[in-house]
Amino acid sequence: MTLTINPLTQQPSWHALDAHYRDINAVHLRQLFADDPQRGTRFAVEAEGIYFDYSKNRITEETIRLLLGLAESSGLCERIDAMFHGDKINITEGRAVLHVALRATRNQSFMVDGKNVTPVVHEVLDKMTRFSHGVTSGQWKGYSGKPIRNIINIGIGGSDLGPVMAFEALRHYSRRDMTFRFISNVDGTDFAEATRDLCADETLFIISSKTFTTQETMTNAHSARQWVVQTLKDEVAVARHFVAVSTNAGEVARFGIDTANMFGFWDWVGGRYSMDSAIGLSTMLAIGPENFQSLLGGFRAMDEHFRTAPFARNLPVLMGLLSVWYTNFFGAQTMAVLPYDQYLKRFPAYLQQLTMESNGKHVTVNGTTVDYQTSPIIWGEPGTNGQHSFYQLIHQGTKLIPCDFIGFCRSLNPLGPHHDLLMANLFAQTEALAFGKTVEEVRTEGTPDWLAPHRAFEGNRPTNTILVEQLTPETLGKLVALYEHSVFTQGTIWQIDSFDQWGVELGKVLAKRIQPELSRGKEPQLQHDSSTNELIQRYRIAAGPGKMEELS
Ligand code: G6Q
Repeated sequence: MTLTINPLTQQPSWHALDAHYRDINAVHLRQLFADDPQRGTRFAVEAEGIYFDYSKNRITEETIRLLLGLAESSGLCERIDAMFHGDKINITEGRAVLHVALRATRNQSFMVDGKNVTPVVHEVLDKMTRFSHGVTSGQWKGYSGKPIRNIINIGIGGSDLGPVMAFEALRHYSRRDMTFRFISNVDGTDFAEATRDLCADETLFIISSKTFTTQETMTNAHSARQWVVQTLKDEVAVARHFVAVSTNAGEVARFGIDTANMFGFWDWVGGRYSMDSAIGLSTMLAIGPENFQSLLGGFRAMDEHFRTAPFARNLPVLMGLLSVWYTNFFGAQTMAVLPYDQYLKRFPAYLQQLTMESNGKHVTVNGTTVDYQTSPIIWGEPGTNGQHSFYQLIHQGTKLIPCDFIGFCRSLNPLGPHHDLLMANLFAQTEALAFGKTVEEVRTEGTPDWLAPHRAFEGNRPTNTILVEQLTPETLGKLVALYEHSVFTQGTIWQIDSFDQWGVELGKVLAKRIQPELSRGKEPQLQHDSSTNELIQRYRIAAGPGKMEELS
């Protein structure tokens, strides 16, 4: 299926931005702030409890006008409508993209193939709620009659990163009398370390896999099954220690999980957009159903904002357009996300998948190859740790790295001066990045001439600041939805399908082919390239005879 849209770089709005870039490229943020004393508030929007300051960007009102023009000519309005209407905008997989329906209230309706999906969404949420109460109240018992103390989510990619990030982000709200762990890597170390100090008879595994066929997840799930059966000495124990989150009832049953304990979701929920579906079961168990509802409420508020706010005051639209501005006109290759909150330590990793798996594409929905850049590389660490590590390069390196700074006004762990110090650092960093310090200023402070260039800061490094009152389940939902819709905005401008992920397939296929070749017993003839052949040979020799047979 192909769509008829004007190639991006042939649109007049694109040419206008290109010309404008040449005008503004050399202008310093120092100048822009000096010219307009109100700039700090002129380029700021407050919506849904999020204060978004984008004044420290290399933009003028004309830039925003032109970027909004690009959004219009790219059909962003129509695309948003299409998503909310359940159109099959994931064209390469022929699927609707309706993660927004996961947070719908009972009386909202979202249609897929002429059917309102809200009732089934709530059926699953209700089932998750009953189950959570059952487990946390001790009513659900393990095989030997003990209550569950440990929850382990086994999943990977979209079935892991959201649950891990949400658990870490909302740890403050989580039950402290239970242990929550996450196993994703097929590396046995992940499994061994997550289970080594736990008792199988108090442990519940949530096997989270949309397809229930993912190699890493199924390998870990089978090891978990073996661990439980070996310890409890009865196959029947599986039903008390395993539940599943999946769309594949057949495979779930084959594994030995009672499908009454399977929590479903649907093909219109992409993996990386699924943390608020049943994939969030571990999150609900950790923070409780009420907090989970607040999380959904936060998502919903941002969805509504995205759907209804004028683009000029629309947080995800503005964020997405700024990303396009730097990626396509300034040639920025990467963007940093810098949360000044320890609880958000996994947020950059979560955003890496959300952004790069969505928009790391070079073919348009029309099937043509792009002649412009798409997704930036996303990376980051919580402040202030990053300051003592890689900020040097952001301040004085040769690359332009736009940054998102995220901070909260009230700490969840008030402790003496800690929070003021944390936030002082956030504000100081955005100030230093924008305004820098000239060689003259450095000299005036008494620095010798030879040292002055080393100590000077060019500044003019763009940042967004996202300031929120406090990290809560609700504000986390808003933040995640903010980035989801920013990614959507960018994908729309770049004319790509942000909801498929064909780029992960080839490696999987080749790994399946190589695995039996590692079997030193049979030593099959290797027919790869000379590099791959040699690597496999060396592995065969060094790993020792029989190892793979023992494992399989
Ligand atoms: C996300 C991707 C991918 C997926 C994993 C796990 O958008 O689709 O990361 O979530 O490959 O897949 P399963 O849930 O099917 O195991």
